[in-house]
Amino acid sequence: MNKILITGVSGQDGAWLAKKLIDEGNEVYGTIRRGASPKLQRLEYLNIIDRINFVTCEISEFNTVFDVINSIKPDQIYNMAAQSFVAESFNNPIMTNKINYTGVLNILETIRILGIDCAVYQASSSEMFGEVLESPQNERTNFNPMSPYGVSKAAAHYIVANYRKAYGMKVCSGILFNHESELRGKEFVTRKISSHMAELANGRERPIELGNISAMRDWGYAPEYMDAVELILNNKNLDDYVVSTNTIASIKDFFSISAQVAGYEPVFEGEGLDEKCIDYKTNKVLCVVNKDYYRPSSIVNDSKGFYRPSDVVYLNGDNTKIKTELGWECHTKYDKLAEIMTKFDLDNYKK
Ligand code: GDR
Repeated sequence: MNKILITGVSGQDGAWLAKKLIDEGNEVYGTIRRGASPKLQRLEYLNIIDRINFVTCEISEFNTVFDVINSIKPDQIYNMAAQSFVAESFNNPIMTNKINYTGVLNILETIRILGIDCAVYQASSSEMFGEVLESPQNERTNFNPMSPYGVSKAAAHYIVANYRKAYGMKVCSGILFNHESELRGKEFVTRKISSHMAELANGRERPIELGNISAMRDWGYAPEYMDAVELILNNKNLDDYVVSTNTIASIKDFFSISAQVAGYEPVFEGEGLDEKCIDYKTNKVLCVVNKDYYRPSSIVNDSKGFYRPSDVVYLNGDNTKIKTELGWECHTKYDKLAEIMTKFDLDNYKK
């Protein structure tokens, strides 16, 4: 049995990971933020609230991080605490950097100063690849981030690698591509689609408003990605790994499957800001484009009505290394994922 600290335990990843580690018999500690009333609904859903030792910690403040780690002296830390909403990082870049970069540096410094034997996993992100320099992206692909979020995650990734080399510390990163589930926040596009689709199927008239629906992502299933995360940290030779499905789809593809699961026959028509999706059978408008959901744009509106956002438009991971070295397999690709999430939200709506 290991003593394990998960920062950001109440988020999607923290919750799935905590469930897995608890079920395996580990003693799990989870950080929650000071002051803010903790959002524990995911832990409640997974039925693990009573099995987590909660500790208050402000990841961006060195003193609280130091006190927490010093009092627990964990064998392992999974750093899942993050300002994880890319769009929000344009509004709050300083806060994003404090949580995403200074946060992990606080953990690394604490372990270095205390000199304890503690392995650390850092949640790195495919957003670091940004405007991609090669495809598919693997562990050797250079970063080219396109958002304050991507920059903060790249900085965190580099400092983790630096502490591994400079001090021989047991630290590693998983570069996770988008991963979703029924526990995903509704601000992210997949859950926004599945939850609003359930409302449409139950009488909502107003179509779903989305931003850049042509963006492509490599979407996997969060619980399977937590299997990968555990393998990465428990590997003898700590290293960095890409975790992805090797399959890409557009927001429109995800939307179409979700709409079909909800009983519609979706057809996209129009271009740019005028593009929309209608149900072939009833002509009901299911989705329209709203420029407010685009990420910040350098060219606001070109002659054809297209937006050119500072958005990552194409991410496609190469998971060869984790498959061959650690034996990880992904089973759920975007189509199955859209089905799982939409069925969950349809059931939820009825309840
Ligand atoms: P992402 O996830 O930025 O990839 O980061 P998100 O679901 O927010 O966006 C994916 C793509 O969809 C486009 N999009 C919209 N996005 C949102 N949120 N809302 C909309 O209405 C909408 N319409 C179109 C976006 O422009 C984007 O191209 C996620 C987060 O989990 C990060 O924390 C993580 O590091 C990366 O995935 C890997």
